[in-house]
Amino acid sequence: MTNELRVGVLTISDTASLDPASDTSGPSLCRLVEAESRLIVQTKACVPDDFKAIQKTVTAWCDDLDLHLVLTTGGTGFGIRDCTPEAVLPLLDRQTPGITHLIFAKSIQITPFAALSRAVSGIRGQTLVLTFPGSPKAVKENFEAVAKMLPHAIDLAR
Ligand code: MTE
Ligand code: CU1
Repeated sequence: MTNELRVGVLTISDTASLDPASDTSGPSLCRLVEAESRLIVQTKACVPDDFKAIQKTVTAWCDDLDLHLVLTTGGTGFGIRDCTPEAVLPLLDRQTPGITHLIFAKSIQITPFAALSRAVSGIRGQTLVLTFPGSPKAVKENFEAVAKMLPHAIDLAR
């Protein structure tokens, strides 16, 4: 069992890529991660809603940095540019529908708008990858839905 769990936080947003100061979801997610006992933010980045840019970063973080956990925020919705699920899905060796379901189940109790996320989750190599929507509120609710079981999930995938 690894003690410290290294996390990557990726903001996926055209707006935030042009003006990094406008990214509030990424910093919120970093604070939530750091507040959990075993989790540390190893790397963070911001990319536009661009299929190739998303794939390049997620692949590098899983394969080269061998992070325990990659969390993305943004690009899961119905917008014409939203392509996070399409970019991440083919990178996954195994999907983790239970985690996706848990996030939706808890989120839908809070707001029916949660149904407007097309989030996916799964494992690439030994890295767990979760895609969250792109608002600080949604990020908090999504993270809190899974926070307590993340260390166990990560240990199992190693
Ligand atoms: N999930 C939770 N838990 N709380 C929320 O407020 N907002 C929803 C949804 N998921 C929300 C949520 C909304 S309004 C949208 S449009 C989608 O996430 C997609 O967000 P994204 O396109 O920024 O990824
Ligand atoms: Cu929305």
